[in-house]
Amino acid sequence: MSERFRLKEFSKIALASQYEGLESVIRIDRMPHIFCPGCGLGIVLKGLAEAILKSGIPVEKHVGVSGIGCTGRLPGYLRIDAYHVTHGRAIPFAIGLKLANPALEVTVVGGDGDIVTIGGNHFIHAARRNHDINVVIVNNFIYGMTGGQYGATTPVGSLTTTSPYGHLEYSFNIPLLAYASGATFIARWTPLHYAQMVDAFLQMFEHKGFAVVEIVAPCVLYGERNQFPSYTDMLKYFRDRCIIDHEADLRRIGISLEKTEPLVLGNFYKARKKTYEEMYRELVEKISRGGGRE
Ligand SMILES: Cc1ncc(C[n+]2csc(CCOP(=O)(O)OP(=O)(O)O)c2C)c(N)n1
Ligand code: SF4
Repeated sequence: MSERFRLKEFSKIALASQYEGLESVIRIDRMPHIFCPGCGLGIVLKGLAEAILKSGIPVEKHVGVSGIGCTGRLPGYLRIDAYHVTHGRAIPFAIGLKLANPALEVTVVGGDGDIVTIGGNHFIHAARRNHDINVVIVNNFIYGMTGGQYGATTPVGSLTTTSPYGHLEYSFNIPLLAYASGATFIARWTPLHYAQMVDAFLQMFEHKGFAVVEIVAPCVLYGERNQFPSYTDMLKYFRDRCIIDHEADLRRIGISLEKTEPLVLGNFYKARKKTYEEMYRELVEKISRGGGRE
């Protein structure tokens, strides 16, 4: 047995033991996963799997959709039907699935680049229409898979491969963007808040309407350039600044690199408003009963 093969087998067993009890929802056979050692995506994977199991919704009704990127690979490790589509286009694909089969629990999992940078227009219009889908955005502040370029969530002043002298643009505040666009469930956690993250996923599954859960999980590529020697240093830095405030004013929870600024987490907003799917079905029924134009 070659050393490389032995290492692969070893990490397969090590990773499998991390996901013990979740074998019915995690594809252990696909381990080792592609995420860098220590990357928060492994914890998000575990949290989502646990929430799927606890949701009470049959596993075969759960569907995952993702675009391209490290985060985009996540649904492929779940033992559910999963679709891996074009970069930035997971939301419109998910909307099509939900309209065709409203009984499905459709969850998009994507990076900040995928969802609010290249896919930003789809995000705001899906929120505006209150489509009944779930969107998990793993915000690592950059394009991880392609080497750490800046995107729409990169904090001003950050060093990235495409802003070596400091990033000049202000970043999106995802919960505020989601709220202003019309989302009806909005939460933000980090992988260090595992129990709260799983609970937010459960609330997201229960919610009828456009649900957004932002997980702040910085990438090693971002950290190294911004003076965090390891991923855990970065998480500790964020943990020390975290405050939980479910009632936070969303206008004040943008993420900055300033050490004095808190990172505000919570289940910020929940509202019941007719979904696009409900209005669509009502209209189809009305027309089929002979109604229609007044
Ligand atoms: C249309 C298109 N543009 C660009 C790319 C190249 N590309 C692949 S992954 C990626 C960035 C992914 O970043 P993000 O969505 O933030 O996910 P992460 O890797 O950070 O989890 C880019 C730009 C692509 N595949 N398709
Ligand atoms: S490049 Fe970043 S986001 Fe991608 S797996 Fe590595 S640490 Fe995670």
